[in-house]
Amino acid sequence: MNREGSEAAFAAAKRVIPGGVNSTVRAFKAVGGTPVFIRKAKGAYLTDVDGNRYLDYVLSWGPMIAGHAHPDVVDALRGAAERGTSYGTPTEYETELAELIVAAVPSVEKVRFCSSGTEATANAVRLARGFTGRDKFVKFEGCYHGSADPFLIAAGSSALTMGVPNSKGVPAGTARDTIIVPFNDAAAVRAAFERNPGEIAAVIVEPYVGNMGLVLPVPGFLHALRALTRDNGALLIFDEVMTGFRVAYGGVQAREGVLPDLTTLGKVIGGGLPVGAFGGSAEIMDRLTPDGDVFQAGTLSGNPIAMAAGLATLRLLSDATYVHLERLAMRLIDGMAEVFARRGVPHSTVAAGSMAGFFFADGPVTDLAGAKRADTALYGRFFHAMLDRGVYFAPSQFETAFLSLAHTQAEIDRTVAAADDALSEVLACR
Ligand code: HOZ
Repeated sequence: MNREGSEAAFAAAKRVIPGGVNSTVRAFKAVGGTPVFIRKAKGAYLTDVDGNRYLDYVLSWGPMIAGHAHPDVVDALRGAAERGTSYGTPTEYETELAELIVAAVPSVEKVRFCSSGTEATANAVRLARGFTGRDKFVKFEGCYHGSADPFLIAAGSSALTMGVPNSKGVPAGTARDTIIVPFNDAAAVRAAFERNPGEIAAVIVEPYVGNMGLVLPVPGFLHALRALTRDNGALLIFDEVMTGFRVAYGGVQAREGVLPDLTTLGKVIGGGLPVGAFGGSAEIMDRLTPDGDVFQAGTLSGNPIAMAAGLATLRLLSDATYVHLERLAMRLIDGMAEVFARRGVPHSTVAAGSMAGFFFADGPVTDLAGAKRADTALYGRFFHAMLDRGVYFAPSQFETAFLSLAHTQAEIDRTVAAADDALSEVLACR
């Protein structure tokens, strides 16, 4: 596959942008080679600057559940843009999207919009601290909650991929207030509460982790978090930036029947535009300024273009969407598992709603230690062999694959066939 255009574009970018990218994972460091520079996308496909097409399982890291450039979303965007792109005032769009979210997400009575998932989680933790009057919070190893300082301790996603889960530049004082425990280890959370009586404001968790690969909670874990936080006067925060409107219309909390105090959202609710949100009970949310004493603000928060894209996207979704997408996701991982087994490659696969994951490690993978046992070198070679066959998976073992309404059964089957071919090539060159 000719990728000379991407190579030239990457060289030009590196001259003026650190590492040539504006978000670390895009640089392909974990898998080697040159990132593909995308010129356009439609449905389930990306087209790069050289004209190569790729079946897309990254979907902008989750937001594009309707597929790229869905006509309803494009129409909504066009209409909104013609009415002006930003006013810095309240709009009716914000109330409309908030109403949809409140109706969908069981624990949310009020919601505040911002511009990214990172902002949403940073604001949610500030609110939890303001509400409880406590400073510390519990975070799980390998969970990723965006790139704000307090979360860059044992972080997942590209921080993990790049080997900087504890980034330089995070003040020691900030790190001291973040208590790290292994995912799926309720006893460790209990111990953290025992060691820090009356000091922990919140436990924040990706209820289905999508940022160390896809890792699901063991039965009872989320219920245990709910009980432990309640018993210790702390808030439970579900970071559903990735899973909200992705694994079910109402997110993990609707699937699992565990209601957090605060929920963070992003990705799908912006339909591919920059959006974040956090919500919870009226009692907690009303502590935000202007009515309360916990500050939040943002010039582009609730931007009308982003709200329009989010509204158009959510209107395409219903409970039935997730039944359909989960069938596709299962077909994908079952097919891949069969290929891996036939070729004698240790593996573990999992799917939930429209999210699918596979590790090159024996499973089940239940925590970061398990995820780190994966053969990342094999993943890198497999990734490139798939890319050469026109299939774009995430350029890191520690991410998740996403399905959209534009993916079809035929495309899943083509992916599985490509995986078989790719793996045989990769194993022959070992
Ligand atoms: N939450 C996204 C996937 N792990 C991050 C994407 C990025 O870092 O660019």
